[in-house]
Amino acid sequence: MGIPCIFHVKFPLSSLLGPEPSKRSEVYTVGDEEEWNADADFVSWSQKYKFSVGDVLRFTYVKGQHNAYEVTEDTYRSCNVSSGVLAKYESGNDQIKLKQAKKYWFICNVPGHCLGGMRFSIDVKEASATSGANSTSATITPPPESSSPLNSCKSYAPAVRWSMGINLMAFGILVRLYF
Ligand SMILES: [Cu+2]
Repeated sequence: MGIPCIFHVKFPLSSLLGPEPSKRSEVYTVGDEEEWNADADFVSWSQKYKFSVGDVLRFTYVKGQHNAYEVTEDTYRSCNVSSGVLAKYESGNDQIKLKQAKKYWFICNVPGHCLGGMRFSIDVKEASATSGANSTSATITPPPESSSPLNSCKSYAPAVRWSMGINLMAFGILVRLYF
């Protein structure tokens, strides 16, 4: 048989480990289901979420049809990439970790796309700044376990098992003392 039942007791792990160092990082696909393309409204998309340091932006598109440039605010406004390009991503599946608490600006540098609406900015906050809103969802979920050993445990409440054990021990001591 597998592990004794007691190991299946689900502790809220966060209470054992203390406060989480930071919230779990999220991966945001730019444009959600519409992805990174010329038709989606990325200003609306960028306002739907609260981005924190450690989160990841994911640009998905057909390679060669678009790209994703991280740029300065001026370049974001002008769509002129003769200066102000901070990073270029062109793989079609670009994952960009948001490492700093700052404003990020992204554009597509395929001709016409930036002016046509493929651009947005996001304001990335320190992860701790949003911990109040996110701490409740940050408890660690235990990994899924096979159900068969669990089922055999269901009828035993662990607290009952413990107190039974203690009672038996106490009884044993009593027996030794008096007999
Ligand atoms: Cu484009």
